[in-house]
Amino acid sequence: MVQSNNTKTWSDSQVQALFELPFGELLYRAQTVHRDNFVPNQVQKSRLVNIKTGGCPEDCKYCSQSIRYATEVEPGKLMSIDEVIADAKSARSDGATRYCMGAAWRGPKSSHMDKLCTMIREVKALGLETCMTLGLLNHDQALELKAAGLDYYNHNVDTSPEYYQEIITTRTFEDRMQTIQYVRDAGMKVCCGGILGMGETRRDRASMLKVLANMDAPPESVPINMLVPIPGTPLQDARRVEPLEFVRTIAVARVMLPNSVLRLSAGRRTMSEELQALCFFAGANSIFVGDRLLTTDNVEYDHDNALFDKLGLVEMPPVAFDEPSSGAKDFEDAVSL
Ligand code: SAM
Ligand code: DTB
Ligand code: SF4
Repeated sequence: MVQSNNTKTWSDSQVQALFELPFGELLYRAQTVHRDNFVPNQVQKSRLVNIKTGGCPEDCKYCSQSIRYATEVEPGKLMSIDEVIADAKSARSDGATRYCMGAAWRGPKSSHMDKLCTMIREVKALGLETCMTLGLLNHDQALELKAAGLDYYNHNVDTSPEYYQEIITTRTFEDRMQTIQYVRDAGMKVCCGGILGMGETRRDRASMLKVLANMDAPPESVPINMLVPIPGTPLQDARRVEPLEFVRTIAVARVMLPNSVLRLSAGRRTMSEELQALCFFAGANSIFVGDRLLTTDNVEYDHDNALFDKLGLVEMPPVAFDEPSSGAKDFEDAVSL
């Protein structure tokens, strides 16, 4: 029997046992946890913008923006504040409630901070939730972003601690955990997840979720990306994660992270409507909308609207996370093994 809230510490065998449940049983439990903690059928729409493209010195083997790989991405300069405001306005009129700004950096330089803080203030003034993903932060930078009003900081662990060094060598898993701690200490919400389909095993997927769920305060937002294979990167030919295993991972994440918004992130373009529907049923309740992710195409805006209609999904209002329902009492029944 496991404990009745998400302060529980998960063991390897408990996570493994969830993965090994019959598929229908796992989905039933995930949907039960989901309904206890979120309004069913609500999905958050976020929009992503690449405020600084390419030229990144890091060696993340999946990434189109690393200078180490011969990809089609051309390095660009940091976008101007006016360009960001115009893009954020168009995101808002497309129904996005959250605006996530990404930069292809190891981390921001101190000379970037003023401009980044202005972007945050201007985007918030439009009534959008703000998120940034800029790489590694130090303690002071986290405080500066918080003071400017940043709601979320995205910094993914990407994979399990055991598999991590196969994917990135220029910064450690611990470096990432340190940045996440600075974000937490500064009082921002944490957005932290990973990528499936990089050649990892189920054990790695379980281990990554264990790290996320066992954090002192689990991330409020958890992006689960399906690898978008980028020609020129070392993972260009990585074997695709099996669709049912992808759904299973979302369902396990929902059970282990009952209060986190689970973001069905990169990779939706190659997913069937049926697969996406299963992901929503398993507990995914956030997507990126808009024609582009960072450097790759996303699902067309109209297709997403049509899918929402077919599935009866509605947009999640921005306050959803701040006021979670108190469904934790039923959690024990949902996850008992
Ligand atoms: N440079 C910053 C960093 O690495 O933290 C921010 C941008 S980075 C592109 C944000 C996240 O996007 C990565 O941590 C990774 O999880 C995800 N990502 C990047 N390229 C991807 C790809 N080809 N397929 C799936 N997810 C990807
Ligand atoms: C996250 O976990 N996924 C998003 C966001 N955080 C920044 C990025 C996906 C990138 C997909 C590949 C690309 O477009 O370059
Ligand atoms: Fe750079 Fe981020 Fe891409 Fe890694 S994931 S190469 S840090 S842009």
